[in-house]
Amino acid sequence: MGIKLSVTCAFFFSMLTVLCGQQLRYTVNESWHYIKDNNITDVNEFLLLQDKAEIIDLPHTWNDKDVVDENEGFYRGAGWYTKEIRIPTAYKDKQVFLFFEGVAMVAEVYINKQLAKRHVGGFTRFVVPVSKYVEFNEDKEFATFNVVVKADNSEDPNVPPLHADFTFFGGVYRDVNLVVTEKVHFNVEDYAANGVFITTPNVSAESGDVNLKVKIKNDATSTQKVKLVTKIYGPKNELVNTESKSLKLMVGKSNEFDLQMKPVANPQLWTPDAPNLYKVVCEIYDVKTKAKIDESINSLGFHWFSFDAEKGFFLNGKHLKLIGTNRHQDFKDIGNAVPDHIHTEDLLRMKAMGSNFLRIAHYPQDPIILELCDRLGIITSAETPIIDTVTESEEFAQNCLSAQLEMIRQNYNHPSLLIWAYMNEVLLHPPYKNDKERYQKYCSYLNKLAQSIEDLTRAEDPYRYTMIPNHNNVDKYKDAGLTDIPKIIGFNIYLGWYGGGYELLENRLEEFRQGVKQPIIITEYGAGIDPRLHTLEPIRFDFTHEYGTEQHKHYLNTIKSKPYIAGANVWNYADFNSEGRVDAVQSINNKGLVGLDRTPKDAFYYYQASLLKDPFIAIATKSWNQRTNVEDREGSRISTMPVQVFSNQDKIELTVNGKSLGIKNVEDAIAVFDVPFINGINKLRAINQSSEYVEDFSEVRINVLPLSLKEFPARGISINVGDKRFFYDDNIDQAWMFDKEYKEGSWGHFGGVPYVRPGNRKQQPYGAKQVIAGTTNDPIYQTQLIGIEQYRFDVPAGVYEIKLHFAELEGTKAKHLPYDLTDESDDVAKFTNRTFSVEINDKTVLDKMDILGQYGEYRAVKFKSEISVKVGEPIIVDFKKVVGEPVLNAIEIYKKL
Ligand code: GCB
Ligand code: CA
Repeated sequence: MGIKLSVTCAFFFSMLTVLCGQQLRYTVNESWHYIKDNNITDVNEFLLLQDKAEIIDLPHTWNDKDVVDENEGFYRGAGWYTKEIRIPTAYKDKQVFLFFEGVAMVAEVYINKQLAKRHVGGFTRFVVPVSKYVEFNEDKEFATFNVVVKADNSEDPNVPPLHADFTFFGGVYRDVNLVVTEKVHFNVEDYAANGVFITTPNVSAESGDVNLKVKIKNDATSTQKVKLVTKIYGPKNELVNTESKSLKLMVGKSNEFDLQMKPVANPQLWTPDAPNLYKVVCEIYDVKTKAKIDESINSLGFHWFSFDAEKGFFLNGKHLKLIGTNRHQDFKDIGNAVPDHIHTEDLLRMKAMGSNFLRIAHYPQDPIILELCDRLGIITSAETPIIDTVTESEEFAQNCLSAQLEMIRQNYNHPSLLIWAYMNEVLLHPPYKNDKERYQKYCSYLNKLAQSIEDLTRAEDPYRYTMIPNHNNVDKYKDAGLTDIPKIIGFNIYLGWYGGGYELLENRLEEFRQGVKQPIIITEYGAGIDPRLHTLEPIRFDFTHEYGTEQHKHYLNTIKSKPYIAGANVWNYADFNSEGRVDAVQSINNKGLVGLDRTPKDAFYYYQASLLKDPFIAIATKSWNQRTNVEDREGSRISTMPVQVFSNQDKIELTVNGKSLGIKNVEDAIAVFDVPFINGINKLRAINQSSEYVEDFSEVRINVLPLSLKEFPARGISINVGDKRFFYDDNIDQAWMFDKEYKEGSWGHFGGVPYVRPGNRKQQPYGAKQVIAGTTNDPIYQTQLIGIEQYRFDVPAGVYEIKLHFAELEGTKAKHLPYDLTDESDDVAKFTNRTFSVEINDKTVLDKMDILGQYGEYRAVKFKSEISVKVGEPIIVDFKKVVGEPVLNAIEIYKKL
């Protein structure tokens, strides 16, 4: 051979030439040439267009921006990527693969222009064999091959998910690795698994069985004799057990062997509190040369577990309530193309919240997730993305089954994973609502599909549980027989949010249980919380922190008190992208306990206080440390507001600017203090009263508005009209408060009633459910006073700037939420013909304005005007109706001089 292989394994560059008995694996993420184009017909055409290509690094999605812009819809089509990959000529005697962790949704991979793999499904991994397409030249040190990946996230009726409340980002959005093995290797081509499948069928405190299925591929040209050495290492890396076996490997196929290890005596059990991890190291040795050829390392945990329909979940014989969250895989500004660091921080934060449970919904996620769950002690369920609706075709069914099979094989060796799930709320949007017979046929197809996925899952893995999560219209699932198929039934319950009060939860749970024999998990519950909204009067669907905390408190207490609820997952760990969503934040589902950027909301601290065992305190104001409110009494310059302190301690003392507000008992993890905020900075400190000292700090800046405007506040006044909520614009650091009626010497409105959207289902009793164009401060413009007559400020003499904010909330677009579990009919659109003028101190500033006609519906419209007033003269903004009722959405006033 013309190549010098003199370097040692310890030297980094050696990995390019010598494998050292291990598979070599490294990412090839950098510098791909990329074009997003639906009209490119084939690889050759794409490769000719390189001058148009953008150079990008993976992970990558083409939807990071268009899913949050103001235009409806996002690019669903093809994106092409290409890269030249250089490998040492020495690899000609090896097997080279490309290992894709995730390409959404359908991938075609071409090596040197030849189609090497087509993979359907955006959430599971796949492997592409490369060697056979590469030409090696012995005279050269390196060989180069071209890779083209065509990724496609077009709508395809045969590729699940078809419809769901999250954004179907497209792209090569997870790592791509080059994998190099010897000719004899653990079979990495078996649905991208790693060739070793570990089970622990019998575990007790005294002894743990370890069984292995090992798959070894022989790509050499002759039968090979090898020795398989399997070693088990304990949590402290101590060698516990070794076994070796001579094997004969037939050519060109995956040779499968079953192996029973000697039982491990007195295993250190795996639990969420003590996630003791063992390691199984499988090594293949060449019998002749004694050289190590391959190695596969997998984690192993010893535990036994069961779900009981009456008593819940038991781990190692002890009862354990499973409490945690769901999780999507996206992040602020970067969509689903997230680096491992974000996954790691997320899992650490879940653990810090006190979670012992995670539903990885609605699809398999990055490999690092389950690795972390094993290490941190978070029990999980994994799920394939068959959501809301299905296609009655053989191809669709096959794609469901292969996703399930890939998920199982790829994630087999994770002690944290106890449940395989599939089919989320498949009767949410069933077709044929008005054709009973056809609907029945659809249901029996669903039933058959579910049964085939169930059968496959049980055959692949008889040791774990299976689960189907259903929505709250449970009878539909019972009638379709879907609640008889899996071992666990999941219920997604949104009482207290979309429909009904949360106090109905207990009764509803009892109803759900009727006719269900299996154990139950509440797979989803939650409330939308726009991180920017607060209120003193929480109410259903208001998107405030305060309502969110209230609802979570009720659910958590109910879940804890019902032994037959084995576990529950908050929907969701973090806010996530859902392009079609119309809420307080456009295109975002705000049900996270932390935001899209992972800033905790109040409810997150509430869970910490409720679940953590170590002393814990958090002051809720951390989510609301920039405020505006009026003073308590005229001249007091103090605004008293309740502040929640979340803690697992009995008693808490709160001090403000060094002065104690006394000691309060903590009830249900919350102590409430009435805090007399002064204008400006308020420093809060909460301390427990036990020897194990904990404390928390928070700084609140508040613009305390004087009731009498004799002294005009320096920050001005920002009023969110027609609303009962406080709003904080974190883009420009502006705090808004709600409106009040005019009082002499002060300010406020005359006339008008808050806008209520048509068809309101007694959710929050004000505001529109529409995206407002031209702003990200939707809550301010979604609320307004209709029929307002006047707005008045009794100000001292000076020059003032007045800013008026409008939006037309009655137009053609008024419609039903795309994803609303209330199952009610659509809102009726209402068109209003509205024209009015606005005068400030008798000067017409807006003459016969027709918001709809001039600016369109659901668009933020702002006007600024200046006015100078003399001593004793108020500012009076008059709304003069011409046609229909005048409206006002918000008003600001600043003193200039
Ligand atoms: C559900 C769905 C989930 C949605 C959630 C919601 O039941 O399973 O995908 O995001 O409700 O927030 O409406
Ligand atoms: Ca408003």
